[in-house]
Amino acid sequence: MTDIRVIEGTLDGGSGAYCLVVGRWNSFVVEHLLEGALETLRRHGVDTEQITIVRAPGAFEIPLVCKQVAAAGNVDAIIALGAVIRGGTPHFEYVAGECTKGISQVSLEFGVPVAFGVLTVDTIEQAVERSGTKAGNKGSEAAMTALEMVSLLGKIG
Ligand code: INI
Repeated sequence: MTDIRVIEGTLDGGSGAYCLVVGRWNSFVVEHLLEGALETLRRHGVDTEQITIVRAPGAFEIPLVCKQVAAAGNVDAIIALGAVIRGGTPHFEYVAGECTKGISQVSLEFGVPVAFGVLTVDTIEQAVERSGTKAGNKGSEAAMTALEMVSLLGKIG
């Protein structure tokens, strides 16, 4: 076991550049995701000059914005933040589905990690719980994932 080479990322953010793509919908929760993500990046050594925030209209637009950011080639990771809250119609399914699928496509197409910090929840209460109250902060968790992925991809080479 000790002879096996294990490659894994750390959370040292000293060298990376990060872009946060943030949906404007449901800002009462999304701004808390943003705060959590920024605090996590800074706590792990990312300088503010290495962080860019780009505002997208809604979760549906987040993938295209991420794509443009990835194509510009200036960042090591993207952190997508938003909240899709189920209403009484199938609209939720389309917006949440396209956002999730699109983010994954961008990441694979450009080889840039895109951390998924978009809440897809049934109720406002669930959104509040996941944006800094009793179920943690998904923005902060997404930032941790971005830090780890930048480190990991750097080591894989
Ligand atoms: N966008 C969100 O980010 N969250 C939502 O909950 C939401 N709902 O419920 O409709 C939402 N819709 C807007 C969508 O993302 C697009 O901006 C819009 O359809 C224009 O393309």
